[in-house]
Amino acid sequence: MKLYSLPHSPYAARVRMQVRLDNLAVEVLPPPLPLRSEAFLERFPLGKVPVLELADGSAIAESWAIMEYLAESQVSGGSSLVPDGALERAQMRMLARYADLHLAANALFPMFRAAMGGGDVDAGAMADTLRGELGKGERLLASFESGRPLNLGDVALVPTIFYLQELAPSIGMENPLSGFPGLKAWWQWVNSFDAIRDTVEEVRVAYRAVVENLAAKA
Ligand SMILES: N[C@@H](CCC(=O)N[C@@H](CS)C(=O)NCC(=O)O)C(=O)O
Repeated sequence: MKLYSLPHSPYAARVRMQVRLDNLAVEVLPPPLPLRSEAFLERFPLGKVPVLELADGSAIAESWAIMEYLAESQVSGGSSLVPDGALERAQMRMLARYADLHLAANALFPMFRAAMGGGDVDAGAMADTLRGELGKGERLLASFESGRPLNLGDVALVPTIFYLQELAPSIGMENPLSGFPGLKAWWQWVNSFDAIRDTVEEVRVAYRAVVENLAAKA
């Protein structure tokens, strides 16, 4: 199987973490065609990375769909990153949806747009929104059983938490997790896994290179 990935992509990073955590036979490659080209869209209809290409040429896009496919198709009878219980599986999915539909949609994307120079920036309002979204995560994590194993929801959340720590200083929040002890402890816990820590480092290096590149062009 081939995973088309970009090193700074938070969505591709989730899948790379899973590949490392579960030691999967997946080759990680750059996109085989230029993004946003007709040829890319022709082959990968959703037009984004990550994409997982199977041996028969089928392609799966959307990070969460890829992650579930990889977990479900493991010959060993499933991944340790997917809990057995229905409630725990629902909690795993809730965490992934919190990452995408709450934290990223409401707080991270506006910070990204601001960082890219998009429109008027009300840093105070953004910081309030970010605190509100982090509060949701704090309470959500506290509602789960303590001492639970790492799951795909945690993996999905990691790159979002990484990026907001990179971007929050630009809206006056040097340490966005301070004031959220549950999230802070969770961040330390997930980073105790080599596969996660190493992938976060890859994303950090790649993202900073992108920023330097943009600054050099400006
Ligand atoms: N919801 C998608 C988002 C994927 C996505 O936004 N990928 C970005 C890279 S981080 C991309 O391919 N952007 C290329 C473009 O928009 O042209 C997922 O979970 O995989």
